[in-house]
Amino acid sequence: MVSLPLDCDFLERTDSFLLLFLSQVHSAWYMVIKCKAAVLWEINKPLSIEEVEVAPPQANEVRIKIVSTGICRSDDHVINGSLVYPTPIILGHEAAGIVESIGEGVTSVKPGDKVIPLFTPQCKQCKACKHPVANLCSANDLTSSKGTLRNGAIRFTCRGKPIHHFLGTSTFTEYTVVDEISVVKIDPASPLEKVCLIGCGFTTGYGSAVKVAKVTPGSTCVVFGLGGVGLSVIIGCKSAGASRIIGVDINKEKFSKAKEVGATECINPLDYQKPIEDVLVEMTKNGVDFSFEVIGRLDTMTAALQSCNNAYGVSVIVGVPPNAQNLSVNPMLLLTGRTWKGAIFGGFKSKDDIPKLVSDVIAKKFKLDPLITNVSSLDKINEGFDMLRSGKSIRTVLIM
Ligand code: COD
Ligand code: ZN
Repeated sequence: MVSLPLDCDFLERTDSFLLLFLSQVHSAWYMVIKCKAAVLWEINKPLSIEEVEVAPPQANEVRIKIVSTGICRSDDHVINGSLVYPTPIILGHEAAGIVESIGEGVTSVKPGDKVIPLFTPQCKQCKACKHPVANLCSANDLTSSKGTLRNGAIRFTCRGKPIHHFLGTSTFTEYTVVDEISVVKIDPASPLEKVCLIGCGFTTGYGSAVKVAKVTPGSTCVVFGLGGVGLSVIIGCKSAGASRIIGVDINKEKFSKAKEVGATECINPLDYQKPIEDVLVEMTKNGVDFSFEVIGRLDTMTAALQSCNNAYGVSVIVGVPPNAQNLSVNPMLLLTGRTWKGAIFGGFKSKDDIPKLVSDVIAKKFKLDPLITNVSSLDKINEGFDMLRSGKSIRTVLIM
């Protein structure tokens, strides 16, 4: 736990009033917190608002008071079973908050700091963290799906039962506990009700354009899927200087927002008789420079690959495909010179890069406001999911 200087010499030198104060603060740090959280007891059921107990942070752990959290499609993927995690579980991974207490050995944050929890941690020790470009820290829970903290521990209890963690973050709760490698301090001037989006959706899309594809000035891009992540890809393409950005979606109600953030034109595959990749190759005279699949469907992944130029096009998979489905493609699509890639969290190294992205928001380099279509509360979380499923919202942000 927190290393307060309670050694003997110190006790002798300190007056009783200060000691009483310190002991109260110290015991507060050890306290279990009872608070409200949304629990998923089993898949395909609504989340249930419960009183949960949040244990104090142990060595190298941090307890955070969550201030805001976005509802992301990946949370819904767990609810509907297409992303498999153990239940009961507290979902949520896109948030901002304030450190409430720290466990022993924690040095990078302290109580009172504004922070963002990191669903892709950065341990700085593993091969990926030491690699100059890679960002998939081997301590992540996205590929292992254990539903615990790094050492296998669980810090949530509800109705006497342990409740799993999600992606090392679990943010649909007033308080959470994370490993120190899964949290980063951000600028004290950060607007917490907005920068939660930096914790997942915005960064995933924006980074896919600027860091993974490395979109070049004057280039032509196509973005399949105009949800919150797809719109963030468009923001990235625009900031990288792309001159033509084509949005593709089967819901034409998404087009005005896409144009607002930078799409130069939008098309609906349902308006054409021929495959959308053929339409795009014709529209762009031999295919786009950069294409992005931001839906999570196998057919649109192949269409995105085929719509980029066969000699030098780069296609990035951003959407998570349905569990246990495989693609079959003709290798000639790659042999001619295309590059097909993918990345988690926009290729950003979370601890290093998130504070910079937050500073960019404060400096108004880009705006998160167009992505936030609904602001709500934890009690209304199921309505927030309904809005996402019906395509009516881009991002719902819950203010705790
Ligand atoms: N053709 C064109 N558009 C389509 C089609 C289709 N066949 N099907 C659906 N769409 C459109 C929808 O109308 C919608 O507008 C859009 O695709 C998808 O948007 P949303 O709002 O459902 O989803 P997003 O933008 O919030 O996120 C979607 C992802 C698939 C990117 C997301 O779920 C994801 O997989 N994230 C990245 C992976 C990751 O890092 N996961 C870990 C934490 S998120
Ligand atoms: Zn997410």
